[in-house]
Amino acid sequence: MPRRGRVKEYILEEIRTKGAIHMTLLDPDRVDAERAAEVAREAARAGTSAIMIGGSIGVSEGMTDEVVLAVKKVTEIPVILFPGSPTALSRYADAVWFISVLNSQNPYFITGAQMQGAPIVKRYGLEVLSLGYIIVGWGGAVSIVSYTRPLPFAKPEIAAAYALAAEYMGFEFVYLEGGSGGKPVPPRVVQAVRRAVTIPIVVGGGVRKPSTAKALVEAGADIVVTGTITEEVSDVYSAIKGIVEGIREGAQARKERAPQG
Ligand code: 1GP
Repeated sequence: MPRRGRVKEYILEEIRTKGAIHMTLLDPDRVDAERAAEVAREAARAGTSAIMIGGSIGVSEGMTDEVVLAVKKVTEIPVILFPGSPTALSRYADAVWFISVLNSQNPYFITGAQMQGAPIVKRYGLEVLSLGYIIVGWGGAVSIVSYTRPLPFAKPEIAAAYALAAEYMGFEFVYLEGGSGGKPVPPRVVQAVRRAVTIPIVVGGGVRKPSTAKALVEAGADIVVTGTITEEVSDVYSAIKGIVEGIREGAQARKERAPQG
C-alpha cells in the first residue's frame, strides 16, 4: 500500500510492471457507503489498481467522506478523489486528481474551481495528481455540467493537440473522457493522442466489455477507468476481472508490436 505522497510513484510503477492498469470509479451520488465497500473489495480482489471516488452531480463532502472511509476499511489500494467540484474533497483520501477541463468553454472549469479547491487540498494534505481532462464524443453529464462542447470522435487530431498542450503545460496525466454511460472513446482517438504525448493516458466512459478495454490499451491507453459497469452487474468480481484481463491482453499485444531493441 503506497503511503500518501507515494500514489503517483505507485501508479507509474503499476503501469511499468503491468503495461497498463485499471481503476474503479465510485460515484457517491449512486452508491452508498456499504455498497461502495462491497464493490471496492471485489474490484481490488479482481486486480483493479486504485479506487476513484467522485461524480458530476449531487456529491457533497460528507457523502465523499463516508464513501472514502468505507472503502479504506476494506482495501489497501489507493483511494483517489475524482472531484466534480471543490466541495467534494475528502481529507481521508490518499490523493486527488487535480482536474482542469481543457476544452470547457467556461473558465470556471479550467482554473476557477481549481483556485477554490487548491487551499482545501493543501489543508487536507492530499497528494496531487495533475490531470488535463479532455471530453470527447457524447460527453455525458460531465460535459453539460462543465460547459464543454465535446470534441467529435471524427477529429482525433484535435484531441491529440489538446493532449500535447496538456503535456506542454505540465500536466502529469491526460484523461480522455467519453462520458459516463456513453460510447467508449474509439481506439483511433487514443492512438492519435498516444503518438502526440509521452505522459500517461487515462481513458474512461462507456467501457463495459473486456474487448473494449483491450482495444483501448492496444491503442495506447495506460489506465482504463470503469464506473457504471459495477452498478449494472451482480457479480462485480467477474466483471472487473474480465476488464482487467482485457487490459492485460491489450498491454501484451502492444508490447509484442513494439519495435524491439
Ligand atoms: C469516468 O466516465 C468514466 O471517466 C466512467 O464511465 O461510468 O461509463 O464506466 P462509465
